[in-house]
Amino acid sequence: MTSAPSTDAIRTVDAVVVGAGFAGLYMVHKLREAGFTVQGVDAAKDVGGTWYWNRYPGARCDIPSLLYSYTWSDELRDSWRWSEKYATQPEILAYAEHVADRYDLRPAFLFETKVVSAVFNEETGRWRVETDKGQVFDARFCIMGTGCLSVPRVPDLPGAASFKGKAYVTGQWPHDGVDFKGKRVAIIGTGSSAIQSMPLIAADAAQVTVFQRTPNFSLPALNTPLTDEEVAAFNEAFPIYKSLLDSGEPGIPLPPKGWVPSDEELAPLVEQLWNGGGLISAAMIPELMRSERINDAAADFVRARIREIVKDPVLAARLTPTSFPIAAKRACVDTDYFATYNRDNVTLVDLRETPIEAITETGVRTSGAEYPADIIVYALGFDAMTGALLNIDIRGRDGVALRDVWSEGPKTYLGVAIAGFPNLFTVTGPGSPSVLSNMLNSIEQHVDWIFDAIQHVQKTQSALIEATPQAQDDWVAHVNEEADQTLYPRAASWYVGANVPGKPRVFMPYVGEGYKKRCDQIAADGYVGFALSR
Ligand code: NA7
Repeated sequence: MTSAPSTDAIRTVDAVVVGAGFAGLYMVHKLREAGFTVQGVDAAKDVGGTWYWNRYPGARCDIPSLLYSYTWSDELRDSWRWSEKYATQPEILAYAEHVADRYDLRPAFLFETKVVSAVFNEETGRWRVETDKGQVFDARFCIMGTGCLSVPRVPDLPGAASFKGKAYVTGQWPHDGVDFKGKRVAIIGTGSSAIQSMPLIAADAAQVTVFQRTPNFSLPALNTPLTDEEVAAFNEAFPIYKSLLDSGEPGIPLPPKGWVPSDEELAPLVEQLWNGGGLISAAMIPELMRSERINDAAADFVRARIREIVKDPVLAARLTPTSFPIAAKRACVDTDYFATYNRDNVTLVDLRETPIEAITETGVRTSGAEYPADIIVYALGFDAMTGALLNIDIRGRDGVALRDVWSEGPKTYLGVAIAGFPNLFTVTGPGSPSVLSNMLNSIEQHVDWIFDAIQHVQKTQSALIEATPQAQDDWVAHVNEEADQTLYPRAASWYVGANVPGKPRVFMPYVGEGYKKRCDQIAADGYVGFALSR
């Protein structure tokens, strides 16, 4: 416990920004440029957010690098050259570092420091933000750039602590890498992190055993180096891309609205899902998440490819996802995932047939057998979207805790503000498109919107801006209605919190259309649904 700091030790700032990922970096930059005093805080040693932590082999973005980039500065864009269609984690981290260097953002941050509480003071209308190192900030605004996938699930399997070999969590990967040469490796989980890392681990290790609870859909990345011509073509088209984003249109081509393709029309689109590379071709399939017929056609196509690639038909059947619609859990993007199961040194253990009973001193014991391992890789996913916010003791009006307000699931207005928590904003919070969009675009949109809202508070000489309970209730109802019209809720995914025992099952991202236009209209009309007070 740290003793209570003296009043002198409390630093007064206009804003505290939590997180030095892409959200926090841009927010700090924007506020500082406008003359606000800002304190950034991050638990990591340096910038990068999720890309700082997720250093497992094969970690990459699943949105093309050219789109997985900030759009707010031409000179930043001109100063950076992506080398591959889907950048690796080291390259994305280097991009975040490049941004921090170029705009001298590091001095605005306290690193290796966690915010432990943020408490609103009704009398002063300000936030008292405390860190685990005992620093206290008195801030007018509190902006949470805490990330959607920033709290990795650590192993809670019985006996995990008894394992005598080395154990690693994909989301907390060691900085100096892991040497798999000659080792027997157990990989637990078959989400994106496992699917990206497994082929690279198998290329090095003596033996890899993958423990699969639910088979997953994965699409080939078809990753390639980016040519100068591709970069030049993107740069040439950039003004159009940017103006589309600014006007609230998706920056990628989409099928015509209202078009429900016949089976005949669907066939080439579904083929493109596999042959187009990455996730973007999924967006080209109209009604993919609304029509069972269309979703089944896409899923069947991918299932057939798995059967083609995996030589052993029994193994192929085990690897074939059947229990949820394609993309209702985020589809993975891989390089050689299914093909790697044809290697002699790779084994699949189907936990639906033989569940894990315990981690032992020497490996993994299922109800069927004991699997000795030198290394266990836990790829168990994240306490997504709400985990990082709820790890902080956030208290709004009347000392009410966010943990209590959200005990039945997150409630926000637009995913950016919470009723009863004035002057506190969440970048890509639950209830916004966030993880179902290009995160970089969504982060930018939220940061710009929050910045404008703060400017509006200043201009109107208000003290506080806060979502009204009615606007929040209406938004939560709308988020749910939109999700209910889709196939998303049919999967026990992290979108609904199903991967964390005891987490309320609420669909968290916003799947409706026209989100940015709505946010912009709300601002243009004087922040409808928000109360401004002196
Ligand atoms: P995911 O996609 O949440 O995957 C986690 C995996 O771990 C998934 O296969 C889970 O099986 C499995 N899991 C979780 N707990 C257990 C236990 N106790 N026993 C066995 N298997 C378990 O996380 P990722 O990190 O791979 O990817 C997250 C996102 O990062 C991804 O969507 C991209 O957006 C980037 P389940 O499916 O729950 O049966």
